[in-house]
Amino acid sequence: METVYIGLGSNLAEPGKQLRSALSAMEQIPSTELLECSSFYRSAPIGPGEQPDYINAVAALKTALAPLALLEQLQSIEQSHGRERSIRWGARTLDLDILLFGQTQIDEPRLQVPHPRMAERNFVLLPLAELAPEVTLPGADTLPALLQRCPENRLEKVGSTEA
Ligand code: PH2
Ligand code: MG
Ligand code: MG
Repeated sequence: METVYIGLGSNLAEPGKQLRSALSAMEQIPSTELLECSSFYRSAPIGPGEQPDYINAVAALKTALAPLALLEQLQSIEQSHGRERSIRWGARTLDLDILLFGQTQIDEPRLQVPHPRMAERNFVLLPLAELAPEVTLPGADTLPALLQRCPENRLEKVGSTEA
């Protein structure tokens, strides 16, 4: 079993509802246990054009699945939440990203772990720090060190039912 951290994000169609529904769907993934989820955060969108704010969170799972099998499960949850893949970093109903998969490093066309942009995103690092303040990334970067170098982006904690 590996401990895995998943980044959740949505900025369309009632983002808070999307995240709550995604968490119930993740509880149904075979050979996988949903351990906990961080607070929800409202964050300024990073990406092209005018977009609504995002709701972001991070969840911890334990899984016996291989990384690509877990990716397939997560993508099928994205699909069932109306995810359309068109514009890179465009608005989306649901995004589920594998941030960390134990200490495994993966560099395949379909999946890179650790998530290649997580160090630049406070909407990933802060919720992750809530769940796992002591976690180190493969390569030995600690969260406090990453947070110190992370660019500012508007971020506020919101109640998980008001989002
Ligand atoms: N996800 C993106 C692009 N931009 N901006 C915020 N605030 N939150 C996200 O989750 C996010 C983003 C691509 O996945
Ligand atoms: Mg993403
Ligand atoms: Mg994604």
